[in-house]
Amino acid sequence: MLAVATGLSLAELLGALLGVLPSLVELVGGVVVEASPPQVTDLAIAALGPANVIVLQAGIVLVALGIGTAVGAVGARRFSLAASAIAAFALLGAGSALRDASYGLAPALIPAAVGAVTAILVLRWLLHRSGSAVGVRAVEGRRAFLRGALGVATLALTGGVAGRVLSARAGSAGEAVTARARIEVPLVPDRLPPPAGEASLDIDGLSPLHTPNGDFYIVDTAIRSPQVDPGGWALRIDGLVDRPLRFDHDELLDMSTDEADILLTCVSNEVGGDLAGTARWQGVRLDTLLDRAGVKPSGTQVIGRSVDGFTAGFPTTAALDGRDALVAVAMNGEVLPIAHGFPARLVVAGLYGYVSATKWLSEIELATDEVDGYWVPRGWAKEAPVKVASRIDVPSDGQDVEEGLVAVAGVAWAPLAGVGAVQVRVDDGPWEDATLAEELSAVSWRQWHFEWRAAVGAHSLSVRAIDRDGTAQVGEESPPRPAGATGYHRIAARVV
Ligand SMILES: Nc1nc2c(c(=O)[nH]1)N[C@H]1C(S)=C(S)[C@@H](COP(=O)(O)O)O[C@H]1N2
Ligand SMILES: [Mo]
Repeated sequence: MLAVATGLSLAELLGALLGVLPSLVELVGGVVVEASPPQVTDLAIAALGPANVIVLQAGIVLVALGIGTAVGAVGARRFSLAASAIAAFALLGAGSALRDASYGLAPALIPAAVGAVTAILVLRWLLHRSGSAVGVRAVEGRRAFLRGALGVATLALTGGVAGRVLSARAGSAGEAVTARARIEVPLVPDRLPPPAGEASLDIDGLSPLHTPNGDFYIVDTAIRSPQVDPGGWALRIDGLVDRPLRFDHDELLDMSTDEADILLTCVSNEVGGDLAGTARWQGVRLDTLLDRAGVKPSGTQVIGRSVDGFTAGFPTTAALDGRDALVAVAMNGEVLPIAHGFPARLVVAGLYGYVSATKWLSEIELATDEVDGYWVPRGWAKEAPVKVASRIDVPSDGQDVEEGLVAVAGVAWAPLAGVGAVQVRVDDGPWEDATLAEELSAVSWRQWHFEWRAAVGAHSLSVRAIDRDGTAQVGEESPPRPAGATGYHRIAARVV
């Protein structure tokens, strides 16, 4: 157990110090996620939320230590068997890194190799020490062993914790981080005017019109964001096109003069949930790129491929129907954050992220409809337009409010048509019109507010939106899978 702990913690520390190296625990975690049936991963995500990654990693450490304990018992008799078991665990990690194009050969192999060699050497040393604990000098030998073991445990713990702390401080040495810091934004003077004052209501607790990058939700399959060095990166546009294209990072930045305010939301968002945000994205329009490449008639699907192998696919018509669809390099006036896809990602108005918003984008491939993106074979819909939705931000669910006029406010979205109306219902009363703030764009969320004359007692508030074409939010409750949750957001409020 100690030997394995030392190996893992050294790999962890190396990864953190060198910045570009993934940790062994993260790598094996990736393998476990991939090998798990979708029901299990779904359940983990639902039960644990974003913490699922931490729980997963803790689980891997525990399992590894368990294996280590077994290996130690075996190793006392057959050392080669123990060494092979450790090597197999490391190979699992190395294999996972090798399939991930964002790591080079050396970064993929170093943590695994160093971890495995360390674990094997420490095991050998500990076994040797414990082996001396027989015969007349048993007590002395046992003491020496315990001292050695304690020393190793301290080393392992310190190394592991230091590695974690260092990598939590955002792999400061990584090429991606340094390269990102060197890029200047805005890359062109703002082409979009700042949002009109009337688009933004001054109500405490209401979601801001543009979600700050640091607060923007993050959903992806990566245990750790791919660290892409833009120096060696390029975006390819290929597949069923007349002229395959390739842009290096500088070329893409030069073209990135388009801007749009677009809501991004996850199909996993529960009614009233916070897996949604609006940002001002800057980049190059997808239709511009596709026109240059010349889409063949058979290229009816656009597949975005990420450096980490993730794929998302949507109909080519969605890229060419005039809606805002960008290869984005900046977000809210800042270079795209690493967690949001640096150096480039797709953002397509009106489509859930899992079919459209590929982060760490490396390729846009035109394909037939036969090809499926990452989540489709895992039980999610192939076509996934964003559903009309609305959310109450203020008051928060279960909050006590004072009798009299109470400000009720929130956001609603209905891409592509735009929000036409928002209505609020108190208890089982009639639906009443809320007041809409000015629209930022039809494909962003829109703020609304409602003055509630609240009488003392326990009440519920519900909200629904209707788009400009008259399509109403679906009130019937259904879960996120397969194509997005439906139902009205309803909160409880106690008026005192
Ligand atoms: N490479 C990659 N891109 C990805 C994903 C992913 O797992 N890997 N997840 C998608 C999903 S499900 C969503 S909802 C959006 C979330 O984007 P955000 O993390 O920037 O909010 O990214 C999409 N792009
Ligand atoms: Mo998502």
